[in-house]
This record gives sequence, C-alpha cells and structure tokens, in this order.
Amino acid sequence: MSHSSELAATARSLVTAGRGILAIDESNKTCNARFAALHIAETEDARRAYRELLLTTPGLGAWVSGAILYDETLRQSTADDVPFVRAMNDAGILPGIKVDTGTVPLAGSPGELITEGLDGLPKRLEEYRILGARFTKWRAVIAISELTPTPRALRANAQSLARYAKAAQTAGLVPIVEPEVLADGTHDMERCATVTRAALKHVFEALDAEDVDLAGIILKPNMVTPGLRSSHRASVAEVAEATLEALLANVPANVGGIAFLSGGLDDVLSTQHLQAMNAAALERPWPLTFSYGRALQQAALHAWRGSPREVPRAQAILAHRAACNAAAARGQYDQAVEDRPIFATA
Ligand code: 5MM
Repeated sequence: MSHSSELAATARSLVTAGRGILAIDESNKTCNARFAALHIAETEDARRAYRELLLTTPGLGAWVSGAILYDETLRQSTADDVPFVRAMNDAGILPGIKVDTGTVPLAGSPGELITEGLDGLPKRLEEYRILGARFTKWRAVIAISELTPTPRALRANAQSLARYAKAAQTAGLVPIVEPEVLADGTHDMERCATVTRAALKHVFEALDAEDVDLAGIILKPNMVTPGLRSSHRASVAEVAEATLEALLANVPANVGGIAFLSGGLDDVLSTQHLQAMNAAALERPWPLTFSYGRALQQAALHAWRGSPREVPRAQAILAHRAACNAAAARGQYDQAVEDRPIFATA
C-alpha cells in the first residue's frame, strides 16, 4: 500500500463503522487540575491508574476506534506491566498522541493564543511512531470576544495546524486537525457560526498551501452553539443544522472524516447533537463521529474519584457513554439507548 493510501485507510478506520475516538490527552497540568477538584492525588501513578481504568474498560473497542494519549501516557503500562500501547492494540483501539505543546499568548494580539510545538516536531513524531502511535493531534484555540478572533490569529493558527499536519503525514502518522472555537463566552449561535466558518476557511486554505493529503486527515471541529454563558438557547435540531451548514460550506468532500470535540457541553447533549447530525436528511460526504474528552470521561471520573473499589462502576459508566455515542455515530441513538441499564452495556 502506498504511503498516502495507508494514511487514508487509517483515517477511515478511525471514523467509520460506528466508532469514534476517546480523547484522554490532557497534559499533566490539566489532568491534575481535574483530579484536584475531586481530591484525587495529583501523582504520576494516579494519572496512570486512571488512564488504565479508561483504556482497559471491557468491550471499549466495540465503540472506540482510537484513543489520543499524552506523552506520559504513551510510555506507561498497566499495573500488570502490559504497555498501554499493547493493551490498546489487543483491544482494537489505535494509539494516538497529542503532539502540540500547548498554547502561549500570540504576540501583538491581546487575548489571543497560538499553539506551539513545531520546533523539533519531526524528531518527536519519529519517536512516537516507534513507540506505536498511529495518529496524532494538534489543537488550535480560537476565543470569541467583541474584538476576537482577529484575521491574523486565525491565519497564524491555521498555518501552524497545516505545518503540523504536513509533518505528521511525512512521518506516516494521520493528523487530527483541531481548530477549536471555544464555547466560553456570552455570544449567540450566529456569532459562533460566523467564527467557525472563518476558522475552517483559513484552515483549509493553509492545508492546501502545505499540500496536505486531505483523505489522510481527520478534522476535529467544535459544534456551532451559543456561548456557554449566553442567554440564548438553541435546540438540538438548530445546533445540528448550523453545524452541518458551516461544515458543508467549508470542508472539502475528500477529507477523511470528521470527529467532533465536546468543548465543555453536557455529555448527553453532546450525544444528542451527534445523533441529530447523523440522522439529518442533508447529504454529507464525510463520516461524522466523536472525539470527546470531557463528554466521555466526566461521569466516569466522578464515579472513580481515585478509589480502586470504584473501578468497575467507572468503567461501566464510560462503556455506557461510549456505546451511546457509537449509536449516535450510526444515527441510531435515542432515549431507549440512553436509558439502558449501565451495567448491561459492557
Ligand atoms: C482532553 O483534553 C485535551 C486538552 O488537554 P490540554 O488542555 O491539557 O492540552 C483537548 O485537546 C481535547 O482533546 C479536546 O479539546 C476535546 O476535548 P473536549 O473535552 O472538548 O471534548
């Protein structure tokens, strides 16, 4: 198989057959902050135990095609000394890795961020490939306020995403391209739609300029919603319609697939939005699935709270959310699926 058809095949396998991606690539800082809020020890072993709980959830591979890890996690093993990468491959879950190194203020653009990580990237990609990663992720962050985003910030973030995507493909790894328009804010849905369209337009122009093979990427976009602090509300049908319209207007048909982030939205609502898009009459050329972090993990993390006794319950909760989202990826999710007893899922 040629390099490019191999990338396209990997991208497809991540987004088809009613499966999606589990995002557990929180940096140590973010993971520790989530642990601290629940009085869980902020240690390497607690992070390892938590990721083991998630990755060894019985049956997970039926709903989850891949998991995005953080550098520390890619190198860790289960308590029985099975490397996570091997446990994942045995479970039918492809190992992925976050390769950006986080955000810093964008000079000259107050309130805007640029994602770093291009320095030394080819070398790190090579090491990640040897460690067993098959795909990668880079997240750009676009904040909405009265003055932002500026065209300059949209352009700079799109260029970094495109340079990363080219480097990942050159190393034989599928890039997940994540331009996240943050849901924080008081803006209405129209404003989110306008910014999301502009962000996508810049990203695909930059990917084209870098000659990135679109069949060998996965786009990880936000959904079009009112800001989390907005007084405006939108129905599930309105979110699905506005999101599909933004994607159809800006995402070329040959993109390998689309896997949404959840962006701090309620977990059940995230599933309902995905279902509504997959059930929509509107024709779309790419598979639509999930690449959720918080919307898959939140309830499981709250059940676990660092207690070994709660591992089976937390795993059953994760399995249930993953099964619900996999049903939504097939357009087959409804209240009956949601109401299935949690221990019946796994
Ligand atoms: C899992 O969270 C990732 C962020 O980690 P850092 O902020 O520590 O870098 C994040 O990139 C995540 O993969 C996506 O934003 C999707 O997660 P949500 O929670 O928005 O679905």
